[in-house]
Amino acid sequence: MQTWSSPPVPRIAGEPRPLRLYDTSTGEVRPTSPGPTAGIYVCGITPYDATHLGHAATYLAFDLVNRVWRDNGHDVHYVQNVTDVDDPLLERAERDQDDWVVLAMRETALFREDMEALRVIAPRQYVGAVEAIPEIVEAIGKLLADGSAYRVDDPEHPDVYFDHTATGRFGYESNYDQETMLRLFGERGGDPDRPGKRHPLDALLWRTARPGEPSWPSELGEGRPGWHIECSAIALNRLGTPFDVQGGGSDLVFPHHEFSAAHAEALTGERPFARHYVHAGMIGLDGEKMSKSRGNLVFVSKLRAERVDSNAVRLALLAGHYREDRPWTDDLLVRAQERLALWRDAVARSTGPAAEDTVARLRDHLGDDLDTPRALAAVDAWARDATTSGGSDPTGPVLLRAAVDALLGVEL
Ligand code: 5CA
Ligand code: ZN
Repeated sequence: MQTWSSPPVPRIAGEPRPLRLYDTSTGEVRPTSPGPTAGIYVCGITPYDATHLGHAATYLAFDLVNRVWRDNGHDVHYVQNVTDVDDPLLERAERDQDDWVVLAMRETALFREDMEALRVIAPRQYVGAVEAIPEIVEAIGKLLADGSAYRVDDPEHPDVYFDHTATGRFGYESNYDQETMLRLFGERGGDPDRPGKRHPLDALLWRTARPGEPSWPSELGEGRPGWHIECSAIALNRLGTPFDVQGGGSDLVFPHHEFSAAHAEALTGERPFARHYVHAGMIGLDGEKMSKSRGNLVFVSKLRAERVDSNAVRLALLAGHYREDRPWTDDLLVRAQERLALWRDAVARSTGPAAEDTVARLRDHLGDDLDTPRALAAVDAWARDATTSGGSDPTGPVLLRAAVDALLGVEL
């Protein structure tokens, strides 16, 4: 799929800091340890509605991962998918009497514009589920052949399911107990009560064709792919395993990332799928998680239409720590606009305080599990200094502006 245009990323002077990130599977902040090329897969949108600030916050968190790795001289191989065929998309198209293909194309196009406006560095490969069907079919064929997958005993709809015990280590990514897994599986797209499965937790790999639903001919029979295998196959075939970071929002910890990992590990016989499983907290509105199904949304595109500076939106979302569930409020945006104005005022001066120490602190804080509240506070301190006491260093404002651009993606 066509991706979007990346903003330029300036190189900055001084010592980069390696990136440490919280890994859900081990429950620790651990160093990332990429080779010359760092591999990252971030779960993309299901394009049935516009990008809201929850999505944006998650993609901004991983954009910082990308930026810190680049600062460390790594080439970053970033892969993202688009779930352009799945139940929620088909249901919305049906509800609105829309063509599901047109709906997906429209919302994906809007997402690209939103990401570009927010100055998110584009993935190197942006891959739709539909275009990946041949590789997904091949993966499912292998899982069936080695006994990791099976067909349900249903002559009319012999759908293919994954035996969740196939790898012998199911549950290591989320660390949830069976009861929690079963509850979340039911709440997040799973079908624990489907008759004919060997176990309620087994996940759908291939759904045989149903009247009125899109389907594709394949050696598995006419049908369409399940959700988790899409991300397994797309990541595996482009990044190989293990890759450095599997990312998404915390609503993907289970079942999605647990199954994506289990499918891929059953396919390769190797573990782990990813070295770090990294999850962003949920952005809420009015006390609830912002979600398409609840409809309590603030769209990035609406803020753009109101001519809100996207750099302020970035700063508002980065003001909280990426792992915290946190609310979006009008006040958050107002404070971000004030911050942006202060920073712009400070870097617009021909001289200012020396910025080397501030840039070092910025790097330290970002390297420490993307501690943006502290990183932003360090820039605040420099900017307050610049606008109150001034300073005589002509390189200060230039260096600070470049660092804020390269590391935080904010254009001053
Ligand atoms: N297509 C799948 C992933 S393969 C999917 O979850 N799509 S989505 O459109 O529902 O979400 C896209 C990304 O935004 C996911 O990483 C999801 O975890 C994240 N996300 C969704 N809602 C929020 C929210 N309220 N706050 C933060 N992140 C969110
Ligand atoms: Zn995914």
